[in-house]
Amino acid sequence: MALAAKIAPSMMCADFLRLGDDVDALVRSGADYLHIDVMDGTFVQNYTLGTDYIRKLHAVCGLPLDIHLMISEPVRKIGWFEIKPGDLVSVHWEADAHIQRTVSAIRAAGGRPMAALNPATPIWVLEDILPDLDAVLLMTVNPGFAGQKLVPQTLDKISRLRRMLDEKGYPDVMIEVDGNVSFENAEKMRRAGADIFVAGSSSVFAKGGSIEENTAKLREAFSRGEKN
Ligand code: S6P
Ligand code: MG
Repeated sequence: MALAAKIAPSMMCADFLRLGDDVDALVRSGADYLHIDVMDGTFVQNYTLGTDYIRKLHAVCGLPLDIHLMISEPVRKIGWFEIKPGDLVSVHWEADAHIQRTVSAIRAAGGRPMAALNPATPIWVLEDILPDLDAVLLMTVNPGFAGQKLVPQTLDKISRLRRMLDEKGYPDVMIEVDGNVSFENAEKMRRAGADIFVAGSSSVFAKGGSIEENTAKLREAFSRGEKN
């Protein structure tokens, strides 16, 4: 039985000059988490949201955050971030030689740990830390930027990960997908077994619809994916 589909709007795609309005609309439309991309200019070729932004969102909004750390040496930096109970926090396997220690530090700080994998990283690298994870984040584009095109082979990777989790006895470990989660791709991703959907410029923040309209359209895509 699939877990309920959850939406995590990508806040790097929000309107920074009307952030309060966007947050209100996301809450009204039933977002499950707010996805915060933290980029350090080293692990990925971009800088984005950080510690103050996270503190501020916690202060104004009751939704749990989904903090996606695209940073080098995450184990040294976990303490910099305000982590509240219920927040998801992901670290990249590629950025961390000691990821088991880092996910333990996230758990100790009250967060729900996740490991993130780039499109080129095979799923089996996570086999021995599955007991420590609440979810796995599969990048469906190469990390660094919004507005990219899906790396097509990542669709099959979702199915293979779902199978691996079920076969190894971790049916409650969720799969999050991040990158070009369009209305069309969301249906295929849901069918493949994804549970949490990072919704950026391809869906919730797509031009031509309001946040509320786009969210409703995304939920329809999940329903189609659940039907067959
Ligand atoms: C990319 C980042 C993502 C993007 C998201 C944007 O490195 O981790 O969370 O913000 O993928 O969505 P879209 O629909 O523009 O790809
Ligand atoms: Mg992200």
